Amino acid sequence: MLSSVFGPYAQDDEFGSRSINPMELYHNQVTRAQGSYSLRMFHRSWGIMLIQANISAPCTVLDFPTRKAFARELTSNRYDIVGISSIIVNVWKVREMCRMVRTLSPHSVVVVGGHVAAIPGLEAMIDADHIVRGEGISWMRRYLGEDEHAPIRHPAIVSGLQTRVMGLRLPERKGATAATIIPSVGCPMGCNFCTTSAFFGGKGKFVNFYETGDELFEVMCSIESELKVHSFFVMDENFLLHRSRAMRLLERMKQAGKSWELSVFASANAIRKYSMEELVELGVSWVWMGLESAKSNYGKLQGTDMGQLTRELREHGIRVQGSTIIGLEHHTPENIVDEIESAVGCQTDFHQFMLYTPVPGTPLYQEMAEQGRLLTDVDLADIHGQHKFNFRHGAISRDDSKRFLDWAFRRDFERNGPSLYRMCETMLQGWRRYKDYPDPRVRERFARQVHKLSGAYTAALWVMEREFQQINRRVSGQIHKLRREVEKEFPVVARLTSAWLGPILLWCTRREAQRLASGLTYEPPTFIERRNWMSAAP
Ligand code: B12
Ligand code: SF4
Repeated sequence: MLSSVFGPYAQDDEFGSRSINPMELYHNQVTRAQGSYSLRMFHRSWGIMLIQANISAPCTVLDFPTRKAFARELTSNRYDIVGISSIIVNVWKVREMCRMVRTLSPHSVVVVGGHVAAIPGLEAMIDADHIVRGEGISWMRRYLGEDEHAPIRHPAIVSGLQTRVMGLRLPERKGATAATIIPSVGCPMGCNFCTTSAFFGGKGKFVNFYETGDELFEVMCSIESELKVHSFFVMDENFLLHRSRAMRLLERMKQAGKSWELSVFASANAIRKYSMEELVELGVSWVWMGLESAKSNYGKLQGTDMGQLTRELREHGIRVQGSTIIGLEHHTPENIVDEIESAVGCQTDFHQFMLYTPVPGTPLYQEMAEQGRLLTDVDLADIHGQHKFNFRHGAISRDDSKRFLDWAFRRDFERNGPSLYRMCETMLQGWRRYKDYPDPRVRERFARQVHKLSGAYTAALWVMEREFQQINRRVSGQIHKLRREVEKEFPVVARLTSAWLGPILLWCTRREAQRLASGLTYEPPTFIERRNWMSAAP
């Protein structure tokens, strides 16, 4: 069995769950200050899904179990191996799960993997037989006596589930949600704070599952036909860095007439290796990039004007998710406000803020430990960059770190409006620029996107325009202008939709705001998925 750690997650408890740490990407670290406009969805635990798909042993994946469900699974089947996947914040859950395995299934070998394995001295903290650092497919294949170099079989993964926004749960039609593709793990850039880079070898190293654009294309084709998707969430820390692979993928996409949409992570210097047209033809429609301060000297920015790059990307219909670190070494209470203002001034569609955080296993952690600056009384469950510093900063106190972080999220929301509105703006810009583009694949992609904009999204704009009057009248005016522009493009559909759907959505949004204020949180459902299972039957 391969299991993720148990929930519930969005609450404070003795196993290290924290209400500030829900199992939701956007609401956890991107749109958390946006109230009922926050984009809410869950993502499966892809690491264990990938391992399960690449071994021939009968295997159950248990994702987001409760403790009860984990106990039931342990006692209702006989497992030789119980693998537990976790990140550092959930280490106390791992300890509890190891204890449960020893009690309920004492013959099982306990294997612990994922980022939690980077904690120094973990062996003494939990009762496991093996702690696996780094890439897990090859480890598990080796352990089971299988060929660790066999090609990687990519499971068909729906990227997000149970999406909600403005109090409405979006329907889950086949093909409506992007598929996740994982071309590699790690990142060769090796920024000193980066845990994903460090975990898979650090600077200059990473593990490629698919070396070439041809391999990637074949995998994407098979997932396209299985899940009926056009859209892919490419889970690769720096996808655009590997230009020859990306350009070969583009070539194959053009030959086959694929009008795919890609959401990617990329650093500014990697983005700069492409023209806007290349990015658009490659289907890049959403990019997550670091906006670290120009004074921080991280090589991935290389003097790029981030505001200008963001504007340019958005003008080409590419939604930008910026990521800004609060509490870098040069930050002080005097300059941090300006630094946050300038990040917010980039006007990205989405903005993630994170505290500068020495996480176990990174070069930064090592450095801070050597300088005696790590705070020793911070619980591992609180080292994640969304709460308070876990080290002594030269100029900013622990409590102030939280105040600045929270302010950054609020400021971005109040100054730039809901991310949903900003996305609509980018979509319209892309549509206007590319609706007559010579490549039909590109036209088709923008037409697909704009279909949503002329429909339900106009109703959302109608609501945001009304509600934002109380928060920032200037932004409300901008939303109004955008809605008028959309109506100009699609006079009948857009007007009709906002007229009938707008009031319903307004009611849902207000109801959601009340429910959130009274403490409502969301939890992912439990998944049990078996593979090679028939052969396990006696
Ligand atoms: C998707 C994701 C999420 C999803 C949740 C996924 C889930 N179901 O748990 C969401 C969005 C909800 C999320 C939330 C959080 N996340 Co997150 N997340 C990711 C992300 C982007 C992708 C993970 C992934 O699938 N990678 C691809 C797979 C293939 O890699 P992998 O999981 O590492 O698995 C490989 C190995 O680790 C190993 N392995 C994994 N499990 C096991 C198990 C066994 C038995 C074995 C042998 C091997 C093994 O084998 C796999 C294949 O090689 C990573 C960044 C990244 N690029 O990895 C961050 C990341 C994992 N998240 C992180 C953090 C900190 C968080 C949050 C605390 C938010 C925050 N404040 O930053 C919350 C915690 C929520 C909670 N309550 O637990 C950190 C972890 C840092 C650390 N060192 O522990 C990461 C690395 C991001 C970062 N760079 O800071 N996250
Ligand atoms: S570029 Fe991004 S993913 Fe790569 S090492 Fe730096 S922070 Fe990590």
